[in-house]
Amino acid sequence: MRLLVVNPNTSAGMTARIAACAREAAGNGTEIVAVNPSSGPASIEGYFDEAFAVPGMLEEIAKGEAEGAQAFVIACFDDTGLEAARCVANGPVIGIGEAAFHVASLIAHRFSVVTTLSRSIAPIEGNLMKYGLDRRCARVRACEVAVLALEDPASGARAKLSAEIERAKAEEGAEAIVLGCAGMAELAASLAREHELPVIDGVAAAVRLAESLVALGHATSKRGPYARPLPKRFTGAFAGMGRG
Ligand code: 5HY
Repeated sequence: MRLLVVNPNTSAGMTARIAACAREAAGNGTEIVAVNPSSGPASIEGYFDEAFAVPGMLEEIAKGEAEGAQAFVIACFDDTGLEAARCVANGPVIGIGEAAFHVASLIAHRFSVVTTLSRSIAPIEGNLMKYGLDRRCARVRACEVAVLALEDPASGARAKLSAEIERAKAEEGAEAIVLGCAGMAELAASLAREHELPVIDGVAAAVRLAESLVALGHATSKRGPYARPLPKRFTGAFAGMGRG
C-alpha cells in the first residue's frame, strides 16, 4: 500500500529525516512517499505557524490521494489540520500526536510529553482534551529547543531533551515518554535505553496505525464532520482550494 507522509512545514531536510524514520517503521509492502508543501512556515511552533501550514498541507493530501495514496500521516506533533485533512481524504489520516498518545495509553497508565518550545505546549494540551486522553497525560513539558535546532548537533538538543525526561520521571513519575516533535523521532530508541522506560515516537506509531487501519479495511467515515467539503467558490489566494 502507498502511505503518504506529509511534513506540514517547508523544511526538506526535516522531511528527509522523517521519511527515514517512517521507512524504518513501515512493514513489508508499504511504500512511503514523504512530502512537504512549498508554501508556509519553515517550522511549526505554536498557533500562528500552524494556521499558515494548513492550506499547503491540504494541497499535498489532495495531490497524494489523486496519485494513489491509500492512507496519510500528518508528521507534525500538533496534528496540523487533521480534521480538515480527514474531510479531503477517503483513506485514513493519522496525526503523529494522536497516534503517540494512543500507543502510550496502551502501555502506561500515565505518560508525559516532551515537546520543543513552551509555546507548543498549549496546542498539544488542547489536542489531548479533544481526543479525551488528557487524564492519561501527567504533563506536557518543553525542552526549549527550537524545531530546526534539533538537527544541529551543536545545539545540545539531545542533552536538553534527556534532562527534561529525567525531570518528568522525578517530578510526575512518568511511566512513558511521548516525544513531542517529528524531528525527535530518530532519538527515541537511544533515549528509551538511557532512561529505561518506553519512549514513543509518533512517526513510527502513526505509520503502524495507518497500516493496521488499511489492513482492517477501514477508511475515514464520510457520514459526519469528515464528509467531503461542499462545493463552493473560494476567492483570492485560495481560489484553487474550493470545490465549487
Ligand atoms: C513538529 N513543529 O512536529 C512540531 C513540533 C512543535 O514543525 N514539527 C514542527 O514544536 O509543535
